[in-house]
Amino acid sequence: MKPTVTAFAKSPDRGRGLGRDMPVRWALEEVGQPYEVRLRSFSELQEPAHRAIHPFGQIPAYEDGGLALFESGSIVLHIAERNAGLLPDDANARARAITWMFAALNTMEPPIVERSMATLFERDRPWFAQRQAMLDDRLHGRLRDLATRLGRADWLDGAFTAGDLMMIAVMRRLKSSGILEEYPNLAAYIARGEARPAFKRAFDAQLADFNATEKMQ
Ligand code: GTB
Repeated sequence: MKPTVTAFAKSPDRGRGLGRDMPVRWALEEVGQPYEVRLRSFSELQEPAHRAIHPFGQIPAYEDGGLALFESGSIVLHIAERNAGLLPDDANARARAITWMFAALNTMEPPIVERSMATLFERDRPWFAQRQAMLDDRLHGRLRDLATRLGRADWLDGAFTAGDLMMIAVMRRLKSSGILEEYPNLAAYIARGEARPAFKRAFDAQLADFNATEKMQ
């Protein structure tokens, strides 16, 4: 039986692949695992049937046989651990790849999300400019460090791993901000990830889901 990924019926990003179902779809494509998608409206996410598999009423959720998971990082790690292709065989290299997954979600994502939330929801507040300067500083610090570590390498630690997949998925949220122009090696890193055939298949699938829902309304 194929695993099922739960995603937005109508993603607020209008098919730009910024929802957290995207890294899950991408991981499944990288390992060659076919999957089903269950599309949910925002109100369906609050229903008991969805809450039973996702306690926070969000996407993505993942079901495979008797196993139900939530949290994109945990789902990608599960896929990477059970299939070849996303984690190195060498135990130390594997631990480093998992470390980069945590770095993507715990160190890079918070300042990225906090800045984009402030831009979306706090723009009209009197203290917005001051807060944004602080959020910008924090984000640029992280981006500088990541750019320094990546240097001229293609991927963060040798071959492409789930660590790169998660890092690129998180960093894509900055694409429309213009910020990445200041970090050409990070922009090239994201472009390399997006050029992978598995990324393209995942991206096209979520865009097709969005377009199909749009057409129905
Ligand atoms: N930590 C969780 C994970 O990684 O799985 C976070 C999951 C999460 O934030 N899910 C969001 C959600 O379900 C969608 S992806 N929100 C609905 C709700 O909370 O009711 C976050 C997201 C949403 C929209 C955009 N966008 O429009 O650009 C980008 C990212």
